[in-house]
Amino acid sequence: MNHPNGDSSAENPLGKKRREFLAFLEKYRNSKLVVSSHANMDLDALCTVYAMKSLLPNAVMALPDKMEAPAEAFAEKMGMELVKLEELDPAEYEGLVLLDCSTSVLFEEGKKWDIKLIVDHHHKSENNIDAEITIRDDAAPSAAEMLGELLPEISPEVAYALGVAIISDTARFKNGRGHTFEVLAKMISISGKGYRRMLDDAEPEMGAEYKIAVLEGFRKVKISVHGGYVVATTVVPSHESLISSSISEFADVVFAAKWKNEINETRISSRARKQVPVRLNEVMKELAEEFGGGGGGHAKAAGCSAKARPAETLDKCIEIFSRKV
Ligand SMILES: [Mn+2]
Repeated sequence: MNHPNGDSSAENPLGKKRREFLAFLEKYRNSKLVVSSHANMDLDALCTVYAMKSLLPNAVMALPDKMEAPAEAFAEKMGMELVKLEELDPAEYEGLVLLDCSTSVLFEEGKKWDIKLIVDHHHKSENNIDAEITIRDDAAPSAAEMLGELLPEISPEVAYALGVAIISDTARFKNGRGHTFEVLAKMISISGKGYRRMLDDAEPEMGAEYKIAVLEGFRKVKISVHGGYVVATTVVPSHESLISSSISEFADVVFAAKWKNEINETRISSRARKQVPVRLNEVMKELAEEFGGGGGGHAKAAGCSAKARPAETLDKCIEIFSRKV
């Protein structure tokens, strides 16, 4: 990596991150901490929480709300025990460690907790959560890849979990980089298990409920073309993230909307194929500004909440996208 200030003596960025991570461990290794991640935990969230907990003997792993199906299946298989975050009293803990997340949009409980450490690979958003130490690498395709390098010791179980998360969070290397393979190779070697077994846990066969939800999402798709890109929108009752990523196997851009009645807002999950030049996290950010919600994520996978009905929100998604393309 180049140093923009031209300082050739500057330490390499990984060295600095590792030093910060070790400083955190030095100070808090035996503290009573809570380790948690973003809403609707995926495998990257779950496995980084598990990896972090392996270094903190007095910490508990906490679930912010629910887990995606592959994460739930893996947690059960590995015997990972997570408590519900809402049932924990912040006064009884020294603080919280947050992984794979640094936005209050996906971690609403954030305000209640004293956050000691964040390790995240998402871009810094408007709704950034502050922590005593933040280790961010928005070029890393998964938080698991970051932990694979930061952890001073990695057990075979933790290596296995991090390998599964790397495969899953890169969408089987679609969002990977050369370095991803180096870290994965190391995890495979430490785990003593093969790639094939990791792949089975990273991409488990979906249950019928999920297959039906995805196919229903396809059935309701509205198609339009903007700047030569095929854009699909759909309104679904649940599983918007899975539906969005499934439809993006075909459409260039997808906006899947879900109405959340309890809080009167629409949740958007968006995906783009790699040739699409518009950054979806920027589309989501504008959308959030327009409708008073929070938005962010990655260029090819982003999300947003909006204080408007799904139809109106999706019209705005298209309007912003077509303006930018
Ligand atoms: Mn992640």
